[in-house]
Amino acid sequence: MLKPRNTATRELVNLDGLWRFAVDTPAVPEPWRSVLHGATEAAVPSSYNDLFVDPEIRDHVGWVWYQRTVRIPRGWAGGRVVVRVDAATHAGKVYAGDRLVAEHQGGYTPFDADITEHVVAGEEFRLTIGVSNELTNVTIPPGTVTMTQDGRRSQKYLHDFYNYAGLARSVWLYSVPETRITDITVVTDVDGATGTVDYSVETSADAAVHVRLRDETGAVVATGDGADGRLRVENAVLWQPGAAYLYRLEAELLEGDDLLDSYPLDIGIRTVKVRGTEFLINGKPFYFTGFGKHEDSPVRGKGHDDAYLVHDFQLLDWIGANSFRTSHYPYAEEVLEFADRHGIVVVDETAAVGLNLAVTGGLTGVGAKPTFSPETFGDETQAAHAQHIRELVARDKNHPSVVMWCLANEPASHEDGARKYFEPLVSLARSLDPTRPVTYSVVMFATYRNDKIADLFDVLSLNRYYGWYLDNGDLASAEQKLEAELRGWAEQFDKPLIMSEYGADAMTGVRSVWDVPWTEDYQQSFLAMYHRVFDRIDAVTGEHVWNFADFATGPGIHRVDGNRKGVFTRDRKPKSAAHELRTRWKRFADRN
Ligand code: BDP
Repeated sequence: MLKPRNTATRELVNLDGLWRFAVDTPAVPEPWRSVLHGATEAAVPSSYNDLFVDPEIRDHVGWVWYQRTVRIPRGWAGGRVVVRVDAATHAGKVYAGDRLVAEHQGGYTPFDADITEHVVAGEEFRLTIGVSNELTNVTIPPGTVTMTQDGRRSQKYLHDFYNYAGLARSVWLYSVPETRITDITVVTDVDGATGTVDYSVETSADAAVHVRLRDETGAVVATGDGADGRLRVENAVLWQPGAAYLYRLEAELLEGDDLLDSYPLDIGIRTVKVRGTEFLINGKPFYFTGFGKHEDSPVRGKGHDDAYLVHDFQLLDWIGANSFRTSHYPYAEEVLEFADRHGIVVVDETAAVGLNLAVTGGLTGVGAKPTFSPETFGDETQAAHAQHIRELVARDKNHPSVVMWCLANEPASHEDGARKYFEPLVSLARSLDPTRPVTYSVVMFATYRNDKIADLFDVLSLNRYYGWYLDNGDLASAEQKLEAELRGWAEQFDKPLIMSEYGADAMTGVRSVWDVPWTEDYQQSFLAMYHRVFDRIDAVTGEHVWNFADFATGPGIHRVDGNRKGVFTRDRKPKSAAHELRTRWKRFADRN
């Protein structure tokens, strides 16, 4: 799935800005058929929820409608005309005038609507996009819609972040030639001082393919002919964590001397491998320092924002983080491109969060119903999960920053049924991308004793909250239990262990000389305790603190205007713990 770009043969118009916006109502059954009735305006990209003061919009369950008028540029006769929706959370429908031109399920991967037959170059058309925020037991992530006593529909879900919805990423209008490049896949390797780039170009029809690889100065360092091939780069400059280097692969489709299509792709030459308990990037052991993040900011919700993007990466650099996990869904492509350009390592996570009915069962690890069963999460959920993995790999496979796929966050991997559910998904991910390791984030009820799927994965990513959800306020007990558990995993599996979540809520300005939960001091001591333990266990190959910044959640008695486990506040001010991490991770910089 190629990102829309301006090239010598393709044009691109950004459709961001203010769109007409209305919540679906039975009074207007087919709102796309005319100018949206009773519409207000909403910003794109942005989640719509926090834009408005009206709780009926914020808490609406079901479809909302976005609409605007779009003019097709005059010169676009001849090729195909496409609308790209980067994200419609969690389901989208696109109408060109009165016609339904695309439908898509899944809120964090892009989709296209080919509108060629429904528009005329030089003329305007009415573009309407419906977006639904509903989650069910067959969506990824899952949820349930219930009825309140007074007859309102209410969305319940099993994940700990607010169910923001809408057009949170850009919408584009673009043109592509009739005979075109439809996909490019690149796999790189290193052979001594030589970098190899295996490329494969898919096209909509037979035509000659020519590729050219340029270095950062623009000099051509390799060329190739044919839809598949291997390019060799002598004295290749590798893409390294903290030292990004990108080559540009220019793919061209030719008929004789005529250029039919061209598409440039920035790639990094690097290798990723797991060897025993080591995670190797370019053959060197890599230790992950960083965070689980969220796409979350005031007003915009999950709306992509280049200013927050730049600032968040500045803070990652300031604190000495070399990586992050896209908890708990794929992030905007702009984020991955930025990571590619700035040498930040990414663990790319699916939106499969909440496949765990035990979480609703308190700290027992036992839910009222089994998580994986035909009436809870069964074949249809698994099929939606598989489709999501296909779309994620299709979108992100060429990013050098992405070093691993995380197939789920905290599934009930200790329950019967987990293996039957996950085995085919792990095989699928491996067949789609044999080059990257796969992992999942392990919930605290799933231990090295009872977990049923750990052996299927390359890396074990553990989410642990000793000292917070267990032994709250007692760091001495927490330290013993954490160490015992990590040693258990390390003895049982010869695999890298990453602590993919550990963290404590802290309210800025709440202080204590004792171990008092919710203070900044406790958050700091909590992290320091984990670090002591990590440093005693060789198999630990990374630490991702939960969370980079405070973030919005649904209401809950353990949430104070959201989750406060951020090392930065929601407006990105450091808490005391930030300094603890900065001191530690700056020291680590030499290790990688
Ligand atoms: C973990 C979840 C994460 C939560 C975190 C917490 O993976 O999404 O926000 O706990 O409770 O279980 O803070």
